[in-house]
Amino acid sequence: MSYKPVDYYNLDELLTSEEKLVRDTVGNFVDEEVIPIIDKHFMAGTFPEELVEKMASIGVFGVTLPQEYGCAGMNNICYGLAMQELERADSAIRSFASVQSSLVMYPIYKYGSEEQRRKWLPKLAAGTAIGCFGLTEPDYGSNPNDMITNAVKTEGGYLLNGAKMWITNGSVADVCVVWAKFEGKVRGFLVEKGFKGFTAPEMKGKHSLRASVTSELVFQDCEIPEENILTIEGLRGPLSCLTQARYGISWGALGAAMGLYDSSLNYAKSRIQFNKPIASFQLVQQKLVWMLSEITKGQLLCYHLGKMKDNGTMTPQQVSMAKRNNVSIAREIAAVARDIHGANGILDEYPVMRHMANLESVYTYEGTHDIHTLILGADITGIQAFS
Ligand code: TGC
Ligand code: FAD
Repeated sequence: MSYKPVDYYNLDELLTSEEKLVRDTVGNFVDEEVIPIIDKHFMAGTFPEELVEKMASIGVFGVTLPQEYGCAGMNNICYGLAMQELERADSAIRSFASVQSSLVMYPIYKYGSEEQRRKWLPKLAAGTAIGCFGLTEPDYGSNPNDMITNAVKTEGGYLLNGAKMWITNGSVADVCVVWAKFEGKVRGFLVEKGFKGFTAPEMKGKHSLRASVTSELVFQDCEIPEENILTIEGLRGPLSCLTQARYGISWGALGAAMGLYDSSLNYAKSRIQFNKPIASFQLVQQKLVWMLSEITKGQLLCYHLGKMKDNGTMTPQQVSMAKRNNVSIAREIAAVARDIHGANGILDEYPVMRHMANLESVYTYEGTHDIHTLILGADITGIQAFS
């Protein structure tokens, strides 16, 4: 059966046939292959590895990067719609694609040598190699500029020491984009699986993003060859990658919100109390209307953001507004959806608590909600309030 998106404002009218095709292809894949298995993985705390090559086959890794590297070469609306559909199933699946595409393929494409591009991009696009992005450290989350992981020059390359924490895909990655201080400046290094002095223990005990692998990255005199350094210098290197990923998360959060809204609407129409469907009560209708209104506003925000990204006028601060708004409304929608589902809302039969728990991570990663508030506050007042 073909998937019907939440589309109260006929956004379909604005989409090209290619954009609709991407949304429907990823949407159908999600309905047929991801939703039926995701709860089992969430409960077990495992990532569904079997989906990686299938995701690659529908082009969700490096959506906007050039075809000459095995990527789809499509526009940013296509990228956004793909992230929306993946997160309609589970934030972990969108996270996997965000990290692979925006945080690994993007910096290799943008700041890597031609040799690095040819070595990694086709494999990452095909899902035969997995990547991760190491910026956060145990003591430096919102303030990555103070990181202590550092590199020193050796005869044939660099020696890396330090540790990263909370790294999505860390222990399953073939290549890690690791940010470290070198001669006082933030630099990016490609650390490959099996490099001497590198280990990546998986972090356990998460109540959120349980279907995602999260790891530490530990470097003890880790030897990096000369050619594995990226060209970019300074914090703008990793932050420019975050702009790409935050853009995708803005769309993705709407996907989670749509999953929650769909489940709530269906439940409200079928659940009978006081001899009527609960959807017939004004208070329940008000909740559904609020959910749909917030989703629709978020869709319009994303659509125009995507247009600006495609024509090169989008600012990182505009991305902050979309990430901040859409994740926050998705998180609030999760709480209202749980309420509408009554006691059933806590069961794994419905996607509600899974999305609710996942959105707690999404609210914090890629810049916390409050960090995005401060980014926007600095932009509109001209006064930085970070410290
Ligand atoms: P600040 O002085 O503001 O900026 C330093 C340089 O960077 C430039 N810049 C950006 N460039 C591109 N995109 C952006 N979003 C940028 N933001 C800033 C800026 O122009 C400047 O350039 P230049 O050339 O003048 O040097 O830096 P700051 O140290 O004051 O920090 C600002 C702050 C707090 C906003 C920043 O550190 C920040 O965003 N912190 C949040 C950290 C964060 O988001 N970490 C995410 C880790 S990765 C992750 O969570 C992955 S989850 C993956 C998943 O599973 O989906
Ligand atoms: P902190 O920075 O300690 O913040 C704690 C609280 O203090 C927050 O409410 C924050 O808003 C507030 N705060 C901090 N500074 C200020 C301020 N100046 N003013 C006001 N309030 C402030 N990182 C990676 O590098 N790669 C990954 O792949 C990755 N994947 C992740 C996956 C998961 C599941 C999670 C949960 C995190 C992941 N992260 C990753 C880390 C994530 O980016 C950080 O958790 C995030 O940047 C926040 O850092 P922190 O947790 O250290 O919180």
